[in-house]
Amino acid sequence: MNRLFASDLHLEDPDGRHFRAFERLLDTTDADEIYLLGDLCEVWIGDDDDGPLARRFVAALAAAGRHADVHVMSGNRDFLFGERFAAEAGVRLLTDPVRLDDGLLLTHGDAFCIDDEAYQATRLVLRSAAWQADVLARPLSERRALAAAMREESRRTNANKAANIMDVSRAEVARIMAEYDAHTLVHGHTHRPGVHREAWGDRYVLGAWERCGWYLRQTGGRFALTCMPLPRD
Ligand SMILES: [Mn+2]
Repeated sequence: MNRLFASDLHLEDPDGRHFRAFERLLDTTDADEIYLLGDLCEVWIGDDDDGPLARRFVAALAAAGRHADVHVMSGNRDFLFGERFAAEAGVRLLTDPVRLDDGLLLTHGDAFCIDDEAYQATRLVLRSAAWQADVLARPLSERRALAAAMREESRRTNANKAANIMDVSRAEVARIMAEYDAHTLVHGHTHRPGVHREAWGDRYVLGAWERCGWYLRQTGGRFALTCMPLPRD
């Protein structure tokens, strides 16, 4: 078993160093299973997006699919990944959370941040089939404008929140791990990379791609969290 996990790339510019690092990682990894756990793109306005980022993102995944099984989970930015995207990119969409055979639970992580009640209320709306159908029925230009407005709103509200409220609730994590009978958790979202030894098992937190690119490798029962240098601009 040879797996690669990453999340929170927040890709915006297909010519930028983060995108090039992402392409290179997919291209050179010897993992046979790749799990991308959300917030891969800063925004995903629909599978019909004809912009350069969306098209090159799909192409990069399709290329990786020639040497690995690629699995994609939505985050709270790219929650509109759909079946057309999955087919074009040659990836399998994952539900959140999802349990793998060896007791490993994967999640983006935002569902565990239950102390942020305002966020959870918004999340329910954005993840509802009705809201998503309404948005996807609008023209691309309108969706781009809506996404920009939502990002600005998110920046403004998060700036006024206590930092601990935006982390996962350890009690909620323990509850879900017991519910799924899982002993290892991999998640992102919080931008607090690290390894935590908990009473129920190990929690690996993927980091956001900022000054370096975080990923987790699993080889058999061994895990290694790494932040790789990015190419120069
Ligand atoms: Mn997130």
